[in-house]
Amino acid sequence: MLQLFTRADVAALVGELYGCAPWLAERAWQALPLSSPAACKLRLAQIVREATHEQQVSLLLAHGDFSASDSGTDEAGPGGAWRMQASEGELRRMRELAAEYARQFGWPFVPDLAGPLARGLGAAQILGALQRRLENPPEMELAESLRQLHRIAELRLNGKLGLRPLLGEQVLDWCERLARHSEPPWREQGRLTVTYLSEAHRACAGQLREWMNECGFDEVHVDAVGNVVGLYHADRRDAPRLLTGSHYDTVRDAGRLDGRVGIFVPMACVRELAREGRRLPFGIEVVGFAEEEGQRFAAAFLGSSALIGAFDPAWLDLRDAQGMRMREAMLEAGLPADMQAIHALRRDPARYLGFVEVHIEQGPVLEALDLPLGVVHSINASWRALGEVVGVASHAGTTPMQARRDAACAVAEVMLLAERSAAAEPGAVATVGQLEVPGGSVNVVPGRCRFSLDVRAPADALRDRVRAVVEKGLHEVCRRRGLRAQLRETLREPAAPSDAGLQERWERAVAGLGVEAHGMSSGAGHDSMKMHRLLPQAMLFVRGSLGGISHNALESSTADDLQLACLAFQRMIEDFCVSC
Ligand code: HGY
Ligand code: MN
Ligand code: MN
Repeated sequence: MLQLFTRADVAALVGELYGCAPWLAERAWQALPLSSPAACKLRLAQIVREATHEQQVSLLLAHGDFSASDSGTDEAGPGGAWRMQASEGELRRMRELAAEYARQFGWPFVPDLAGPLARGLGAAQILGALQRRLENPPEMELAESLRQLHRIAELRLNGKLGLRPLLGEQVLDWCERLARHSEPPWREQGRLTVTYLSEAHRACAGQLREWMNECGFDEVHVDAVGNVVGLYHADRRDAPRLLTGSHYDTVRDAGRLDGRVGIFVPMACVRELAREGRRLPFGIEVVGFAEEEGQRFAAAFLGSSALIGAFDPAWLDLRDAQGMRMREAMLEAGLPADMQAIHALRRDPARYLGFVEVHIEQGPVLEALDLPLGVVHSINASWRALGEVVGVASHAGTTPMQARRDAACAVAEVMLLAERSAAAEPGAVATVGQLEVPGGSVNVVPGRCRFSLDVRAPADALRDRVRAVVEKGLHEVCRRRGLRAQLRETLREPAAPSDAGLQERWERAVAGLGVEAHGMSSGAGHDSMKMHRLLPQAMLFVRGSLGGISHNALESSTADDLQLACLAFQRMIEDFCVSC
């Protein structure tokens, strides 16, 4: 534990973590007591955030130039590994870019050289980060530099106190290893795509099943829609259960944590219970939901829809891009493709205490506040549709501009309308994520244009206001241009407010770690918004790195933050034990 009794103790600690900064030491002294290492890290980061620009830059200048050959900034152990394996060319390139960086920003490039697992980054990864961050505007790069400094301080504090985020490391290791199952061509590029019932998806199900058994779950099975379900029994057979989990499918070219963290955090906690031979007054049922992202078929949340008895039979006849029906894909994967079996998956709400989900935030809020965890108050309402505009394909060279019936230009107008109308409404977002001129040619005016629409907002009425403007705009644009349009709704989910009781349990769990329990809404959709229709639900968010980037291969978090998520999950379980 931290022995901080005198100003000198605090000054010495700050000196070890951040270098000589009397102003920081003095404010840290005034912030005592610091109830835990997490509280210490958080408070120091907040003091730095509240400091002046000059004080912040002075910390970075004190840190020094990592690329210099005699740099003292290599973190002992893993943080210095890169230097041994860097080529002469990489070292030279690093020094060139580091000098350019210092000229551009006025402070040295400060990287966490140890990485999310504190096992050391490779020279190529450091170079990649340096090149990426050179593109940042100054104020954004200052914030990123300070976050790197806090991460270095965190690793130094861990080293000083002999702390190892073992549960967080386990979660990250499982995420890395599960990511080996990916679909071509992403697999060959070391990138991640796992869509519903693909070969990679089935390999993931098998892997999750194996790991759940290794963790000590009493029952593990793959259900009729491909959910992987692990049950850890209570201390008596008729006890209620806590339901938890998240999805293991991904978007195309995905990050490795989205969904999967919400399966692995509970698994790591069940493994600890099993190792202790401990039984609780309730069971823990962990679900790896088979499908949440809606990538292969024009329907999403298939796994959680089955658990709430809302699996639409029409989905079985949806076709993927190759024309395969969902029912055929299910049969090929050894699933029954039978609605009776699927209906049987519906959970009896009377048997459950509720549904909790741990998920990466997938946004910038927690990182901007230097907070490792957040408690979700509500999940935004969302609406999705697939559209097609039909005009007339014609010769790009001979069709006068005023005689064209250009389907792509019409969709372009609608995209900008969607962007404008969402930007005009607080908290609303609108996205055209897919856009295609089927069979298009460089010298043909597009006769067809297909597109997707995704509209979300904190409240249903706000979502519907934006949706109505976009739909009306689409038909107005097509009327004016002499085109036809069709729009097929593929998803409509209401906003899902968290259950107050479950939310408070998460808040107590996070506060018990010495960390502020920041309440926030979720712009992303989650299995919780489906489970919301059957059970009380609440979510815990984990900070993402790099602005919380997600649905992107850069998606990441640290073993330390995931450790705190595991500790919060354990505390939430204890909280239930007290009231069970
Ligand atoms: O799109 C979403 O919000 C989620 O990642 N499926
Ligand atoms: Mn996602
Ligand atoms: Mn997700």
